[in-house]
Amino acid sequence: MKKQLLLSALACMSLAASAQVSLVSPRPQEVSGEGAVTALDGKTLTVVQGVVGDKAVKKYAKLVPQQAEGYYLSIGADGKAVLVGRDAQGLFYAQQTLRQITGKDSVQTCTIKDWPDVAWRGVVEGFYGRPWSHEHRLRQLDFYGRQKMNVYIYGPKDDPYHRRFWRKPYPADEAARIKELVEKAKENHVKFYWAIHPGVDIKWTTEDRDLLVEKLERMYDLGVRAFAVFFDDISGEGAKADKQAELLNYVDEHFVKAKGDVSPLVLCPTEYNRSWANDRGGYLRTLGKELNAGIEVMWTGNSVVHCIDKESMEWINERIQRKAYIWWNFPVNDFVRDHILLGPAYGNGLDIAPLVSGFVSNPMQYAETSKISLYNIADYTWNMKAYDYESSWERSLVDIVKNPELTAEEDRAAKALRTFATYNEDLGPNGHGFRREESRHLAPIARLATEGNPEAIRQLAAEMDHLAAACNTLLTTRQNPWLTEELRPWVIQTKYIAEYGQRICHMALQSTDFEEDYYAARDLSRIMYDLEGQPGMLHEYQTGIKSATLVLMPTLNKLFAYTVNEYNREQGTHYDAVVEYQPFSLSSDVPQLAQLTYSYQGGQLKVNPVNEVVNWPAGKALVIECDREVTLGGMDFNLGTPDVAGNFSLVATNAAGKQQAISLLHYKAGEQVIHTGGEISGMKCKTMTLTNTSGKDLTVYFRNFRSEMK
Ligand code: 14T
Repeated sequence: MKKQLLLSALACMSLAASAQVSLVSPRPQEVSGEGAVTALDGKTLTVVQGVVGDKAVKKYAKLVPQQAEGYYLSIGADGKAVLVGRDAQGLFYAQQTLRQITGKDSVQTCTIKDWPDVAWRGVVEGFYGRPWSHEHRLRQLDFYGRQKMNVYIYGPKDDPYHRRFWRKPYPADEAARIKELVEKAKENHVKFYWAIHPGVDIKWTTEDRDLLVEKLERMYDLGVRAFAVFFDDISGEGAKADKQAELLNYVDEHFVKAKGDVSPLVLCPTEYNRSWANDRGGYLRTLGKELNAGIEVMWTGNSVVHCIDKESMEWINERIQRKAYIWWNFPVNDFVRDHILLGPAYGNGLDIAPLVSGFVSNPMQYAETSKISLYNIADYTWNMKAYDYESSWERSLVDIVKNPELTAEEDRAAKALRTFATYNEDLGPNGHGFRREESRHLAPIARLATEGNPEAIRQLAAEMDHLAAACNTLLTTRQNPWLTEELRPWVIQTKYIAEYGQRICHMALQSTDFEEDYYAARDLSRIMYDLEGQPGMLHEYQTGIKSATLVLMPTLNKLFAYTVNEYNREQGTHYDAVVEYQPFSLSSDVPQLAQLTYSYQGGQLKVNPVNEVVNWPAGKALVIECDREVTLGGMDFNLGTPDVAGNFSLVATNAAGKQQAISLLHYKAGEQVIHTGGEISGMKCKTMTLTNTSGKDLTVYFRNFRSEMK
C-alpha cells in the first residue's frame, strides 16, 4: 500500500516533476546545489555548451569528470545552463539530462558531474521468435539515446540472414532498413553492432572464412562499423574453441584493423555460461589464451538465465583473461512464451562494474514492453551503487506511458500499468529455474484470505476491483498504442482473472446467491482457458496467456476451494471445489521432469522443453495423464540423442486400463527426432508413459514433445 501512495505522489507531480533533478534517469553520479524549481516565465534558457577542448567552454574544462562519456552540467539562477562533455558522447548525455530537468516552463538550479560505470550499456536483440519490426527498432534507438545506453547488438535468432543463411547478403529492401537503423543509432550515440551466427553449418575452410568476411563487407557498405560473431546454441564442428579463435583473430586482423574505423569485435562463445562450461575440455581457457586482446567475450553467468555476482565474474574473467561482456537473459521470454515480464530488473550485484566490459540485456520479442526492464538496466549500468530497483521501476512506468500529446491521461495510464504489472512479474516454472517475485503487495492478505479471514477477503475484493479497472484503462488508453497492442492478450486475460476474483470474494463473503457466484466463477475459469485458443488472440510465437500465476491465481483457487468446502459442509451439498481447468497432468520420477509445463491448442499437446541436461535413470518414466479418454493422432519428440528408439518405450493406456505399445521410429539412423508408427492414429488413450527401458542411466536433452490428442 505504501508503494501505491508513492506512485500517486509521483503521478500527481508528474508535470512539475519532469523538471526535477531527483527524477533524472539514469541517476547521475554527483549532484550538488539543488535549488528551487523556478518558473521560466516564458523566457528561454541560455545554453553554453561544448566538449573539452572547445574555446567556448574553456573555463569549465577542469570541472569535467575524466571518465569517457562523462559531462559537467550546471544551471544557474540566472537561467544560464552550461553543458560540457568529456567527449561528444558526454555532451550528448549532458543534453539528455538537461532535457529531463527542464519542464515546460520551469527548471531547477543544480550542478551535476556525471559518467557511466560500465563502458558498454544496452541491448542484444538475441532472442528466438519474431524479430522486432523496423519501426520498433527505430523507437528503441531513440529510447536508448534518452536513457544513455550506447550499444545495440543486432542478432535476432530468426532473422535468416543472421543465422540460417548467414552467407547470403540481405535483399535490397532489408539492406536499406539496416542502413536506416545505423543512421538512427548514430543520431542517438548508440553503437550499432551487427552479429553473424555462422556456427550451425560453418566449415573451417578458407572458403567459408572468406564468405564470412565478404558478408561483413556488405554490412560495412551499409554503414555498419561494429560486428559480433555468435557461436551459441550449436554443437559439433562449429563449437571448437581454437577454430573460433582463429576465425575471430583473422577477422580482427584483416578486416577490423584494416578498416581502421571499426569497433572491437564481440564474440558470443559456445560455452557461454558456467553450467555448460566443461573445464577439462579447456574451451574457455583456449579462447582466453588465443583470442587477440581487445576481442570481447560474452557471458550469461552461472547458467543460461542467471543474475550476475562478483564471484561468478571472477571465475569467468580468470579463464578468458579479460573482463566478460555480460549478456543478461532478462526480460527475454522466449522460453516462457505464455508469460509477459513487467517486473523490475533486480538481483545483479551492485559491485560488479569494475569486473565487466559491457552489460547488455536480451529482451522480449515485445519491444515496447521490454522498455520497462531496459530502463532499469540503463539505470543499473550507469550508476550501480546508487541503483534502487524499486524507484527505477516506478520511474520506468511513468516514462513508458508518457506521451507529449496526451499529458492529461498520463497519470491514470501509469497507475493502471503499475497495477497490471504487479501481476505479471514471475515467469512460472521453467526449464532454466529462473523465477521472480510477484504481487508482493498481496503478501499480507493472501494467506489470511485463503483461511477465510473476512477482512483479508474484503481487501482482496477491493484489489480485484482495482485490477479490473486498471485492465479497462489499459485496453482503452491511447497513451502508448505500441504498448497496448503488445499487452492486449494478457490484459484481456487479467480482466477475466479480476472478474473471477470478484466472484470468488463475493461468494466467500456469504453472497445471497451462492450458486450464481459458483457457476460464474467456473464459467470464467473455462473462458480463461478457451481464450488461449481463440483465433487471432495470440501474438506470433506466443503459446498461451498466463498472468498472475505466482500469487493471485493460487490464492483465488484456494479461496474458491475453501469456500465451496465450507458451503458443502454446512448445506450438505456436493459442489466440486476444484476449478482451474487442466485437462492434462504431467508427472515423473525423474527430478528434472517433475516440473514440466505444457500448452494445449487446437487438439495438440506441446510439452515445453527443459533447458538443462536431464539425467534419466534406468526404469524411470514420464507420465502424461488426461482427464478423459482422448484419441491420438500424429506425434513426434526429440530427446537430443540419436538412440531413443532403442532405449525407451512408449505405452498408451485407455480408460478401461488396456495397455498398447506405440512403436518409436527415427526417420533415419543418427536422427534425433522420433515419430511413431501408424498404429497410433485413432488409438484411445487416458495415460501415456514414456520409460527408459535401456537398463542404464541416460543423459538426454528434452527438446520437444508434441502429440495430437483430441
Ligand atoms: F548466446 C547466449 F548468450 C544465449 O543466451 N543464447 C540463447 C538466446 O538466444 C535465448 O534468447 C536465451 C533465452 O532463451 O537463451 C539462449 O538460448 C537457449 C538456451 C538454452 F538453454 C536455447 C535453448 C536452450 F536450451
